[in-house]
Amino acid sequence: MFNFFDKLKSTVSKTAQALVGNVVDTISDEEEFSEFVLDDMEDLLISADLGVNYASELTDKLRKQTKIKPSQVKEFLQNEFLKTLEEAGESELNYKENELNIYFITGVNGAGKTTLIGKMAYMFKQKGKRVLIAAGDTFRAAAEEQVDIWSKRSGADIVRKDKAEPASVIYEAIQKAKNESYDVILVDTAGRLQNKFNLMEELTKIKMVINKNAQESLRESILVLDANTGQNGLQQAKVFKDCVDLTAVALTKLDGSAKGAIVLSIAKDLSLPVKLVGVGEKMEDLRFFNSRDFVKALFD
Ligand SMILES: Nc1nc2c(ncn2[C@@H]2O[C@H](COP(=O)(O)OP(=O)(O)OP(=O)(O)O)[C@@H](O)[C@H]2O)c(=O)[nH]1
Ligand SMILES: [Mg+2]
Repeated sequence: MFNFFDKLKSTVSKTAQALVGNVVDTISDEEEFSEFVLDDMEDLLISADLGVNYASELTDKLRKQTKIKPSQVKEFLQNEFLKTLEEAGESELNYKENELNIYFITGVNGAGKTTLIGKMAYMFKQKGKRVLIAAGDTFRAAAEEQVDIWSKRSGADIVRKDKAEPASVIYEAIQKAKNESYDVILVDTAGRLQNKFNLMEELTKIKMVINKNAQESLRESILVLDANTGQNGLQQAKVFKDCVDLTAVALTKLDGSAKGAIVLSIAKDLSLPVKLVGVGEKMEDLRFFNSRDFVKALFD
């Protein structure tokens, strides 16, 4: 159920129209890649949220490779997108059997962290794993209650210490997981504190607790990004990458978004692979990302 990009085509249809449909419709009937056509193409790619750097890199390539004709623009983009995604790294979620696997989940408020944790908890429970959620967002009112509901829904256990220091919640979760042989810890974190500096400081503290007590178990440090934030998401990713050594991105709310091109920007500019995709608000609305399927869905 989770391996395959179910309904992927409809999920990315708006992105596909913005990123591929519009470009192909406008460009492919042209005789040659004149400066005028290249400018048009660059503008279309930028307005599809591909990012200025990547858009100009692609048009520069066309400027130099005089053999490619506008009628081949679709094939050209398809190859480039696939290469970019594959160069950003393996899209398979890291997991080690018979070991503790910690997933550290970060992102700005409202990105979909807690929902992702609920979905991941359910996915691992479906596979028969012992799952512990660390309720590390002790800042926002009702955040702990919200993650508690996800733990019950998914059948995962939870460490919750209301309004305690997040680092101490994570510490306790690690001890419990080690003593009771859990397979997975999912670490929920706050998306907003008093200010950005405080948030980064807190995430650094949590990271230190993990490093000190279970460094070998930190399987992924995942940034959750709302697909609708487009290029703004790239800026967010830069800030988090500097602070918590991200290993992967989970893109949420791809259902209905026209800005899924952010997947490509992130791969290009930050060399971070997207590994998980949220395609709805329900527990089962989680997909593993796969570069080939994604590109295929964009172009078919
Ligand atoms: N359509 C859609 N909605 C989603 C998806 N993931 C999360 N949401 C919704 O986005 C909203 C915010 O999700 P949360 O999981 O609470 O976000 P958060 O990052 O934990 O937010 P804070 O705890 O405030 O930092 C909720 O209404 C979710 O139902 C998704 O993949 N698709
Ligand atoms: Mg949350």
